[in-house]
Amino acid sequence: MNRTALIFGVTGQDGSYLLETLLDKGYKVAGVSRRVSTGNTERIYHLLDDNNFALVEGDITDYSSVFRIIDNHMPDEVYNLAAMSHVGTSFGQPLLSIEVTCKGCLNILEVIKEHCKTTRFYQASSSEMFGDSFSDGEDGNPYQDEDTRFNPQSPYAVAKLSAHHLVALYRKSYSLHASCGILFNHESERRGDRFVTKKISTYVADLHNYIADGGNPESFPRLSLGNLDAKRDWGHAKDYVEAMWMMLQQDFPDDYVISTGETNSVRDFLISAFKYIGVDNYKDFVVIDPKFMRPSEVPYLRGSSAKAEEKMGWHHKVSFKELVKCMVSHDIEERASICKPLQTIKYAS
Ligand code: NAP
Ligand code: F7E
Repeated sequence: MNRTALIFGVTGQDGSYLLETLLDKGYKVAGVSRRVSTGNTERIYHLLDDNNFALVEGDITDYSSVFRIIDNHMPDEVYNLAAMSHVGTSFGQPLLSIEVTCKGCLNILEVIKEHCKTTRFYQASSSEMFGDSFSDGEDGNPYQDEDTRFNPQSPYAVAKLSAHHLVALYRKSYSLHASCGILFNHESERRGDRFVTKKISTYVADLHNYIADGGNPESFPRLSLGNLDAKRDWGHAKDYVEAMWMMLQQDFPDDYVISTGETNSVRDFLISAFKYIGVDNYKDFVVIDPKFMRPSEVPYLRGSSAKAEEKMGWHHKVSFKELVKCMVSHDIEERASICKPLQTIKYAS
């Protein structure tokens, strides 16, 4: 018989890749989508008619809807990817961040504890929980792994850490098969357009297409960014959803860091993306706007996934250079049909 899975956050970047992965593995999948005034199913549009997939309406902050959905489907596995996932936005909407990202997780844990204790649970924890903390590497390069101290630097990170602790508590107290993936930044062609990598790749793609159409680069609008010195460990989302599934196939629940082990700055990403379209000096096109600076920043992330490699045999496949290339080349093609220059992004985060 097909195994069944339920994904909260199926309409997001990771949800869409996880849905593809689980359908490929022969699962029957239900995915939760919240009601919004415009469409939010763009990333999963190609799967909406799949006979093994059901899209159900619900909101993770509403206990009654979480209960109803789990009770209707009685899934073997539940993946919680739903969150207010933008760190910058969490400073302006801290209460919502806690409500969705922490309380939402607790709603699911409570339903599983009370009604289906054998259901396996995956929680999307985050490298943001480390904040400005790191362990000293033998090679002189700092890193973060499962033993590194947490020191969250944003309402988002505090919400994720609270959920992370709740999962550990429910795992121990009620013997649930509940695991957390402490995932470092992962991006893709489907990344939300206000994350820094996607801001850069769409801008560079539009610039490329503008120049290819005979436009004068000096007339092209500038790209406004914040802190270019922040360092992140960037991987590809497709590799990372495989790790989520692997965690729920283990005999025992546990927490795992999922990362590439390589760190690059936002400036490095800019340089690589501009180089891909043959532009040597990104500085001619980028302006620093203080409104994209955060009240508190995470300066350095580089994960060690030794535990995931050893215990689950997980490895990332896509390198930083390949990631930049695939995001920019995808955007060049997708945005070629858009005949207007990039709209200035007006959000202050
Ligand atoms: P994403 O693209 O922003 O997707 C977030 C998902 O959560 C969307 O489907 C969104 O629905 C849904 N959601 C938001 N509020 C909800 C609510 N009240 N009820 C139900 N669903 C709600 O994020 P992602 O990049 O795929 O990340 C997936 C998860 O991993 C998130 O929890 C994120 O915090 C975490 N994470 C991400 C990274 C990363 O680098 N990508 C790293 C570590 C951890 P709509 O489509 O309607 O907005
Ligand atoms: O910022 C800097 C910004 O918003 C990366 C989420 O998926 O990964 C993600 O969180 C860095 C930060 O991702 C702009 O200050 C500069 O240092 O792309 P981001 P994030 O904050 O690392 C973690 C692991 C998650 O869990 C989150 O859900 O880039 N930066 N200029 C900028 N960032 C943005 N967004 N926009 C800028 O203009």
